[in-house]
Amino acid sequence: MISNQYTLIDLETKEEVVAAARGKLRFMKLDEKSSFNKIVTMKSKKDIKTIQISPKVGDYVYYDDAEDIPMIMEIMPRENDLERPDVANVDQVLLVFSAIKPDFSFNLLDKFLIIMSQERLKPVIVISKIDLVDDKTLNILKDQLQYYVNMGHELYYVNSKQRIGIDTLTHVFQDKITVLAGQTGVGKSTLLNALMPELGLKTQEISEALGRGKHTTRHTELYYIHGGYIVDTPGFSKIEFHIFRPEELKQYYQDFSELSEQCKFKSNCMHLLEPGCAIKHAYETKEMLASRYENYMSFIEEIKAQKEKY
Ligand SMILES: Nc1nc2c(ncn2[C@@H]2O[C@H](COP(=O)(O)OP(=O)(O)OP(=O)(O)O)[C@@H](O)[C@H]2O)c(=O)[nH]1
Ligand SMILES: [Mg+2]
Repeated sequence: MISNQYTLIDLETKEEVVAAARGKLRFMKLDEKSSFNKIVTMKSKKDIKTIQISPKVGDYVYYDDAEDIPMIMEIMPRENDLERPDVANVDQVLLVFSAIKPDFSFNLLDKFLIIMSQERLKPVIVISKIDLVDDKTLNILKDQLQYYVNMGHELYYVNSKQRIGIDTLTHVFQDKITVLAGQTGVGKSTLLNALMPELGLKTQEISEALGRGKHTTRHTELYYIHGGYIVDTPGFSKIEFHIFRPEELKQYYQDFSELSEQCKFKSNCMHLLEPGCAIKHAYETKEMLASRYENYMSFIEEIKAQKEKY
């Protein structure tokens, strides 16, 4: 993207339009309820009156094509506004995890689900590289992941290289803006290529063949996919919560909420050392996936540690 030049997709014609943004867009007076208000820190919300707005990937805009250069006149309020990746109006997130290389991590899965729940985004879980593990390992993983299916999550298994399991996924994109997310190297771009072979996205493949520099996705762009749009994103190596108080964490655990009515201290229970905790009981009797509760305890520690830093 050249500065102040944006590629739009006209929602009526589906055609691409190259447009510039009107200067005035850049400074907008905001009231407190504006969707353009971002809570950057816990306190600054009220301080922000005028901020700089530029169109970003995912924005719905009005444009005027009467001039020589089409002009973006207005940005519609955003349903949501992610920073990493930098995309607006996201409907769902395709969370990609590889069965191996890098190793599957329940810790990362739980962390992602918390963040999704916080952002009110729908997660669709995809496990890639199932061809690289033996049947026994895969079945153990599937058994454990069934816990998440029982919780109501959508979950798919794919081998993107041989396009196995890909067809079962195509229906999820209709009329939605989907973002791909996952650690670097889990196979996001490869999955996207399997879904949309005509895209021909670069993947880390090149590196293996030529033995030099890996091709990691570096920019954020929307692609038309099976009736909707998808954003390939650069993977990350680390993610952090924006949760500052340990008491807040449990509200992002949908599997805890119903059970917690049976806790002795009901909604006051932190599910840690309290007597008569139904969550801890479910963990001890193995009704709850062990990693689910163990990760919860370690996230509590993480939040406490982060609090001490400030
Ligand atoms: N065997 C096998 N290899 C896969 C599969 N999916 C991806 N790979 C390989 O894994 C490597 C990384 O894939 P990419 O698609 O580039 O990963 P990415 O998630 O886009 O990585 P970043 O752009 O760095 O975030 C490549 O060598 C792929 O060929 C799969 O289902 N099976
Ligand atoms: Mg990639």
